[in-house]
Amino acid sequence: MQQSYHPQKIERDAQAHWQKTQAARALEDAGKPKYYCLSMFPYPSGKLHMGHVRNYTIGDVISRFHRMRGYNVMQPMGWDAFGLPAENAAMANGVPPAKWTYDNIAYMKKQLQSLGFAIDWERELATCKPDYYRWNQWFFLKLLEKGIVYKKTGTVNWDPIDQTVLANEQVIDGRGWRTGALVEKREIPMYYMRITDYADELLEALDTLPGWPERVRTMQANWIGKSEGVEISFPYDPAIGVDDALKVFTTRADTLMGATYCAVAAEHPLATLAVKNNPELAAFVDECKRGSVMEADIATQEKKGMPTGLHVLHPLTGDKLPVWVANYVLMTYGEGAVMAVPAHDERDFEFANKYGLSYKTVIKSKSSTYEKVAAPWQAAYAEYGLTVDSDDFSGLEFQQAVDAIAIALEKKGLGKKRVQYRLRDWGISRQRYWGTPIPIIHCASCGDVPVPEDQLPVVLPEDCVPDGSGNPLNKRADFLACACPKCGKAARRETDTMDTFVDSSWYFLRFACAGKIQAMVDERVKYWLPVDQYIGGIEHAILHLLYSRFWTKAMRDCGLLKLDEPFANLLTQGMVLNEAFVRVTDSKKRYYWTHELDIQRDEHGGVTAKARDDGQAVNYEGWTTMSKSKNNGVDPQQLIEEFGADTARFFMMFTSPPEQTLQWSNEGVEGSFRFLKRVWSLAWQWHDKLQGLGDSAFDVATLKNEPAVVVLRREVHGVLKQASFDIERKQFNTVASAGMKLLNALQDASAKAGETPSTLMLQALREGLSILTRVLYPVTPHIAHALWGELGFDGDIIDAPWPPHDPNALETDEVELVLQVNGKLRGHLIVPKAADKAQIEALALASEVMQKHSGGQPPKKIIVVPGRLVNIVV
Ligand code: ANZ
Ligand code: ZN
Repeated sequence: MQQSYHPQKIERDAQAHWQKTQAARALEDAGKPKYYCLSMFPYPSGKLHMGHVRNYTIGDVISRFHRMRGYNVMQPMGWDAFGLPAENAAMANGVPPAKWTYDNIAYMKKQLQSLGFAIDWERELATCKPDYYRWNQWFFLKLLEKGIVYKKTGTVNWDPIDQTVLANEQVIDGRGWRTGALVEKREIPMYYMRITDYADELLEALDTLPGWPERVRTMQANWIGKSEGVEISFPYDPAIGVDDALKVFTTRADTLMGATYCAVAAEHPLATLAVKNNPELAAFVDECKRGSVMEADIATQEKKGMPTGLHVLHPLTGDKLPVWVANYVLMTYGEGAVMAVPAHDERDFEFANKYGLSYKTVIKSKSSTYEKVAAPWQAAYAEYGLTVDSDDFSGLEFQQAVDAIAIALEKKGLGKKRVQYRLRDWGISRQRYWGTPIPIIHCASCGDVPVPEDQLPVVLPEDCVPDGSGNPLNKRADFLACACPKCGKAARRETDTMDTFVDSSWYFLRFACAGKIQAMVDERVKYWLPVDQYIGGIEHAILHLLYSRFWTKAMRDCGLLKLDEPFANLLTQGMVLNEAFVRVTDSKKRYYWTHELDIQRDEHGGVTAKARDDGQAVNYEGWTTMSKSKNNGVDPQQLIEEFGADTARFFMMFTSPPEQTLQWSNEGVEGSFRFLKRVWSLAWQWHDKLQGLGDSAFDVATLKNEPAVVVLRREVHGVLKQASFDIERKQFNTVASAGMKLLNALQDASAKAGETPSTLMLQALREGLSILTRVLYPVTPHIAHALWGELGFDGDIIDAPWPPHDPNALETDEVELVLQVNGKLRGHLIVPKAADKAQIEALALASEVMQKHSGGQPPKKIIVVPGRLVNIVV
């Protein structure tokens, strides 16, 4: 055994061994309970960042621990390989996205391997490979057949200079990211998936996922956004000359008698009608259409509007209400129109105030004695209360009022109760190159024709280099030209590709069916699914998880699966943070690397910094997410090269519980490294003497004579018991600190044992080291693997079970005796329960109390009352 700890060699050897023995290979085995542990697969952006390291270490700790617990564990890995960054990189370097992507995959795979994750690489997949994405295409066509995929026009961002569609993230402050041109909205035909058909199930089934964080379930529920309300029709004023009605959706039908105007979205047909002969309104409508469609923006932007000059009739009173176009009404929600109740709705209140529209109070507070109403117009009263001033509907509670008004409306044929979802259908068409080609052929005579199954996959050419002027597939005659599957005439292939969320919506199913198969999935999904533990970032709490749940249900309904939910348990890991330093000059921000700064810290946690180059102050921004733009990232590669993978892994697990943020600390990294060195030296110190010792049972009778062994074992098994509890509940930080406690206990005992410890002590040390090694193993598998071998334990640690704690070791508890000197209480003495009179006397004499009160004299007499007290007479 090497005397000192050389992580590079240890890690290389351990990894080579695991590779040779195919240690992480997962095969279906009906004889064992399965455990599918999945970390969200990475986008191959170039190299790993700390967020990846943390995510995959958590997954690896869980995987290795479950294997120790006797599970048949599968931990796969793959690449979310399509997407925009590859196209941007291509534009910057002139390299085809395919080459860039494959190179990145190769490099990142090496990095992952150097971290020693127990990944079954036989299951590796990249979503940009035809044998994967052909099934995106195949399933798309299945859903098209079933009507779950359909085509309609959708709105896109159009860059008028580049003549291309921009993704949302390519629009910066309303302008194209490359050209700076004002972005326009365009209506183009796109494909949609009817996820709204599943809205209710997606919502209800959240209750069947107790293994998900409450926060994520709430986010999903809000995203689905179920509202129970009433759909109300406001008949057109006869002056409009069209016999129709304006439909609105409201969750507050109880306020109907307080509606004073109606407002419609700029895209609403009534707005379109009104702009004829009204150029001013037309200009306003155009302005609104250009604005953001993001809901968050709409909620915060200044409310603006214009009257249409048209009126509708109140469905119950027949009053004439003006219709306005307002920028706070969304075309994509409800009916694209609202009945406005300024007295009780904040948005309507703000709007009415601004434009001098009238309001009428129809709800008063139930709880307060005074009538809390909106007048004199400081704020809307938006709470539930009792209806007032509402004719036949006065004096009612919220639900009573809604019910009564709904019935009255229904009688007139002007309304009914309805459930409304915020969730929209999933638009999957992207006008981009690097994605799954949508398998449709456009024929001049037959229209849109699905690519026949035997012509799948529609292969994406891998040698295109996008130049920013739109989808390069449009210039590829070899891709575009095809024969119409129906009539055989020359036709044109669709060049839109699928949203990359399609790729990640089912990769976890494909992992279960490794190898060449002639189907999307096979019966092995039955064995492996659902995923027992899914681990990833909170940024995927909504879309990715919702799409995956939808996709799974859609596959189920096509008879491909018998599975309702793909992920039984979800862990969302916290972000990795570092300190950031910034200087702002002329409103330009420059972020500094710490190595460019001299940093001073005072005892109150205050931080000041000066740039080394000019000696001028730089502001401390505090802890923020590590990011390229803030120059505060730490490269995992450097960390691994300097300290080894185990140190990186230990630091990550030790510093915070997995769900919390993690603050970077160089001292923490160095401390982790020192700890592993100490573990190694302790093992080195004893490994010779431990050779040849077998597993031993510790029986109470022999232990009686060795209190030091009892103390050591009590500490070791006590810590182990806690660690077993903590690792089960994924509190890995305390598992890592258990490793530290175990080391301290062993070092203590080892120091006291001296050069020639008893056999019993040797056995206790051996046991302690075997427990320490196994407690550390899930977190730092390389050093554990090496020590396991060096210390002569049986077999491979990867197959070793998690150690059970010995309840007897805990039970042989210590007792606390009263310690007297000359009959006076001077303190307490803790002794092993098993200690006899002589041992208790020895412990009493060695105690601090005795040293202090004896004046260096030997005692005249020691009286021991077992279980009670010791009295020293001096
Ligand atoms: C009248 C009213 C009175 C409303 C009141 C609220 C308070 P949720 O819960 O999100 O479903 N609304 C309906 N369609 C809209 C659209 N296309 N754009 C903007 N707002 C729209 O919200 C339903 C409420 O949001 C509806 O109830 C409507 O305003 C508004 F004291 O109608 B309410
Ligand atoms: Zn045709």
